[in-house]
Amino acid sequence: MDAAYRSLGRADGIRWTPAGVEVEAPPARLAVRFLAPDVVRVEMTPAPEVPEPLPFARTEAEWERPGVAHEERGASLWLASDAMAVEIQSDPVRLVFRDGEGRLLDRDDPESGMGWRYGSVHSFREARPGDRAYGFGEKTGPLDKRGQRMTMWTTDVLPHLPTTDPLYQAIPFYVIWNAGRAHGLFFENTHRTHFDMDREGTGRYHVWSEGGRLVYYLFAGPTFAQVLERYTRLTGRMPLPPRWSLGFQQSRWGYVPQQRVEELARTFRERRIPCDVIYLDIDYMDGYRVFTWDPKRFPDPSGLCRGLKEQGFRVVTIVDPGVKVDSSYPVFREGLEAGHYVEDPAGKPYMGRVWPGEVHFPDFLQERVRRWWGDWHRTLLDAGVAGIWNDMNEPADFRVHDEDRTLPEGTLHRTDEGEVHPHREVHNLYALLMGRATSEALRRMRPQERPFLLTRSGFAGIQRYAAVWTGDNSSWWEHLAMAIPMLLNLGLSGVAFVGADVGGFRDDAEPELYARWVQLGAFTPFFRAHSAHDTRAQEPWTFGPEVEAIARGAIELRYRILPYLYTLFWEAHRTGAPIMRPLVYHFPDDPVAARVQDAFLLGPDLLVAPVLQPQARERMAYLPEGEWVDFWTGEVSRGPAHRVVEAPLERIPLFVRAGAMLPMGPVTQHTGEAGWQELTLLLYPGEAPSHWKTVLYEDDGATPAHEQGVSSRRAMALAVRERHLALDLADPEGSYAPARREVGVEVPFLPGPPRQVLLDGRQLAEGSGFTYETGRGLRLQVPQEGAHRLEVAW
Ligand code: MIG
Repeated sequence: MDAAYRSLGRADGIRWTPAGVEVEAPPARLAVRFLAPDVVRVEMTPAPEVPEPLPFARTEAEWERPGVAHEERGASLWLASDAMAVEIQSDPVRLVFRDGEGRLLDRDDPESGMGWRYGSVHSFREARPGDRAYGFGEKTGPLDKRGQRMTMWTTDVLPHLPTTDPLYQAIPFYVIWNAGRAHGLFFENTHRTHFDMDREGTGRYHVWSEGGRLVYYLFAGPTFAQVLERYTRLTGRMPLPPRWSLGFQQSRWGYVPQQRVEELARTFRERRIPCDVIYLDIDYMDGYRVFTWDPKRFPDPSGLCRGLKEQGFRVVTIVDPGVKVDSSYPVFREGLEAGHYVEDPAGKPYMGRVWPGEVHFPDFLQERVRRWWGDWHRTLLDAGVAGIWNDMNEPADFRVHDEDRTLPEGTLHRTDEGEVHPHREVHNLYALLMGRATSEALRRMRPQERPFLLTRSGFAGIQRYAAVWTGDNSSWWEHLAMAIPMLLNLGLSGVAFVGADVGGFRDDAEPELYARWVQLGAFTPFFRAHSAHDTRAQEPWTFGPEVEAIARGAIELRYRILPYLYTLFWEAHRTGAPIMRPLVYHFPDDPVAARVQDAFLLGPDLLVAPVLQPQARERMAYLPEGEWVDFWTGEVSRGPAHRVVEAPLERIPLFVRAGAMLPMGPVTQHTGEAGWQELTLLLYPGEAPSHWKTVLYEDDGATPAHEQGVSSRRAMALAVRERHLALDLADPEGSYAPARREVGVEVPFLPGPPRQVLLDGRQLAEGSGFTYETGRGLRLQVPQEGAHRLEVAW
């Protein structure tokens, strides 16, 4: 740093506070405080007049009050809980964090520490050998961001190259993994914020924001799950989405007119390709005026939505923030009269340019504007629209031709109290606030339905309001591969409901690429195919019969795993755990797992190793410690090991953790069809002794009743020893009763014919009690109600 940089100097007075301390180091002040035993908040104010961060990323989280001891020891102050200790060295002021056992977690760079330079605030931190850095929201490039430099500034950008940065999301949060342990840091600053993760290899990280105070939270870990649990306690968690939003979704820029949409829906059903949602992109609107319908292309929106719903489809419509300047357009007029728009420095509504031509941008910083905007969704909901898709919400502005393509930084926002904030401070929050307006409105207008919102842009906390897709990728093999680290890092940034456009948005997908993409997409939390207006058609049947059959198979498999997937959504909702996880998440002590970015875990039990190269018919897959059962062949492999796996075009390499019980549903054409009356537990005993536990979560999939406990949680355990397995199904807990009398149990790869099958101690007979066929394994039914024990010997 140059001479203008000033780091914190000598402590010149301290004050102990509840669970923390305040240190004067004129002109600066430092406050360190434990929020929980494993969460510390640090705030450095370069000068008294520098304002606090805008608070919208955070929730009103409740923390368990930590017991914190404090003392002065030599030239240092110490604060300690039973999980973490902070040493505050006093001359110059530098922080050192240790875990409960005294191991170093994280520390200031001794030389530069924390400081400021003109209006910016800086944190220099020690980068340790062996550190890997994950998270950072939505970034291209490798999974491990050590050595990268990244900026947080929501931006509409294309194409996505390995060096393209920033993208649409700004999530100033990361997780450091080192020697099996993880800890996290969240920098609460809405200004443009930069992360230099030791790019020069000099052993230090540098995080700086172009305004505001330096505020960060350190989460001690030591597991990824604990870091995410804490980070999402602070920034909130995903509400459970409606079950239909876990189905396959079809989109394209340009599904017009209405008859074409109806025909699309019919084609899915005729061809027996499951699908739940059809998206309408910007052309459904009348001249790109938000909250309108093009009367010629969509003469009967209600009829459209109703007709589709009868066939089990939901409609999701795009909503962009720019309001067309047009005095005959009520949305525009209302906004203008009420003063709802972002203003230029002269106090006039700022004029930007997006799809509708000249536009004003609603100022979502204000609650009254959020409400007004939210209420306008009535026009869409009344027509029967089921969910909303927010785009261009960085916000994108074509009028500005610099690389940011957004509002000038000096454009003005206001709070409800009339306080003025420049765009440079609010920019990163724009989509978060728009998402809040939308999701709150959906709840308000349809209290008995769970809202669904998809967003392109967002900030830390966006998971509270929306699912995230990764924007304008291209139909390139490179982007198929990139989707994995991108989605994994989003998941490690608190955003579990994520996906990339299947098939690629820009450019033409070739049949083989589409086949591999739909196979991968079936295992991503958000599963939507989308393409731009000027590409070749990308519906599953446009690639010829072979690829159509492959796509059908992949999508059918998606529908079969929904009970497993839905339970993972529930876990994400409760704990903030990602749904799609890097191998290191479950195998933290495995340094090979820590660098795998061409495969991932879907929950704890499925390892997905997609084919990412053209013409490949096999690939190398890394299997971490334990036994892994090939989903297709039943072959058991023992990790840690690299394996070459067969991958004919119709098959995605897929492994089940030995000992797992996978709850599977039937193939249905949409999620509303079956309600999972049919549920089958697939057991994968493997070869070695094992013991594994899991929970199956179910509810009505549609309403917020689960918040009142109307759900069913069923614990199950599988114990395997030599030629014997025992499955214990607990009595389901909770007041939701799934509509079924029996649960299927299958052991698809039982190594030999069963010698004995006991249900609750009673012997079952082949034929009447169970069936067994080589190649299909053992099958039987057990009652849904009550606790049951199944034992099989072979
Ligand atoms: O400037 O609405 O990322 O999914 O199809 C392009 C048209 C605007 C960008 C979105 C894309 C969408 C497209 N939009």
